[in-house]
Amino acid sequence: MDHDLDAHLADAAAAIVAAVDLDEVRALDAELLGRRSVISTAKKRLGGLEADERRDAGRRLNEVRAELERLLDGRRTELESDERVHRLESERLDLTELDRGRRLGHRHVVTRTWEHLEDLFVGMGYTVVEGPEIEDEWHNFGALNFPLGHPARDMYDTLYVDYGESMSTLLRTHTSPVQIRVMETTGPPIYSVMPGRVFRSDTADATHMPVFHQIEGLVVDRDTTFGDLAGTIQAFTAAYFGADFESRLRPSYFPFTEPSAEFDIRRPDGSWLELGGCGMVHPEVLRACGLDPEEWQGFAFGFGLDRLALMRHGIDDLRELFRNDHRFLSQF
Ligand code: FA5
Repeated sequence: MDHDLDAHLADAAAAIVAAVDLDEVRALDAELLGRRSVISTAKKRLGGLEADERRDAGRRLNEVRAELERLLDGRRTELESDERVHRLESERLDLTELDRGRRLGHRHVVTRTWEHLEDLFVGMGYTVVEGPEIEDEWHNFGALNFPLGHPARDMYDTLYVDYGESMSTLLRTHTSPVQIRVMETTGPPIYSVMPGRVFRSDTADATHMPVFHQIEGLVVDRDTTFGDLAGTIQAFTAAYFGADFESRLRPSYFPFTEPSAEFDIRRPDGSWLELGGCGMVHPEVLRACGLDPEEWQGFAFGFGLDRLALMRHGIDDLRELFRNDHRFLSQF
C-alpha cells in the first residue's frame, strides 16, 4: 500500500504542477481528494485491517492527503497571481497614448498681451486697477475736462446706454475714467496701470475695432516731469518689443493732458502706427479730483492693447484677432 500511495502521490504532484489554469486545479482537487479519490477509497478499506496496520496506514493516508492539499493550494495561489498580473496587464491604460494628438488650447493673444503688460508694470512698481465698463458721463468726460457740448467729445464715437437722464450713461470710450476713480479713492503718490475693454461706434478695419482694449497708466507724485513720462514709455515699450524697433512721440491734443503727445511705432513697410496717447495730467483734472496742482503733478498714457499685440506678433489686420479662427490664433 505504501508503494501504491507513493506512486499515486508522485503522479498527482506531476499533474498538479502541469495544471494550466484554476479550472484544472479544481478538477484535480475533486479527483484527488473527493469521495471517489484513491485516498477516500483507501480510507474506506482501513476497516478491514488489523489495529496496528490500520493505525500506520491511516497516518500515512493523512500525510498523503495533507501533501496533496499543500500541492493543490500552492498551485492555486500561483495561478491566481498569474491571472491577476494578466488582467492588470490587459486592462492597463496608456495615458500618454490617449493624449497623443490631442490639442490643448491656450489663452487668447490679447489676454496674454494684457497679462504680459501687467507683469511689466508690476515689475516697475505699479499697482493694477480695474474700473467699470459702463460709465457715467462725469468719469468718462466731465472730470477729464471735456466740457459739455465741447467738440472734443466727438473724438470718441460714444455708445450711450438707455439708462437715467439722456446721455448720462455710456459704454466707456477709453480707460481714462479709471484714472479719475483712482485719484478719487487713493491719495498720491499714485503709480497705477488700468487695463480694460473699451467701446466706440468705430467701423472695424485693419486697425480699428468697435470693442477693443487699452492699458492706461497714471503717475501722480511731486516733481513729476514730461521726461519721466517719456522714460516710462521708453522702458515699457523696449521691454515689450525688445530694443530693436523705431518709435516717435508726436505732439497731440487731449483735453485731460497738457502738453499731450501720441506714440507711434514704425511698421515693417515704413509707415507709422499710432499705439497710444499720453501727456501731463491737466491741472483741471487734478483739481476735479481734489488734488492741488501746485503740490502734485502727474503723467498719464493710454495704449491700444490690441495694437500692441498686432505689432509684436507681426499681424497686419486687427480683425484677425477676433475672427476666432483657431488655426490663426493657435500660432500665438
Ligand atoms: C485715448 O483713448 C486716450 N484716453 C489716451 C490717453 C490716455 C491720452 C492718457 C493721454 C493720457 P485715443 O483715442 O488716441 O486716446 O486711443 C488710444 C489708443 O487706443 C490709440 O492710440 C490706439 O492704439 C487705440 N485705439 C483707438 N481706437 C481704436 C480702435 N477703434 N480699435 C483699436 N484700437 C484703437
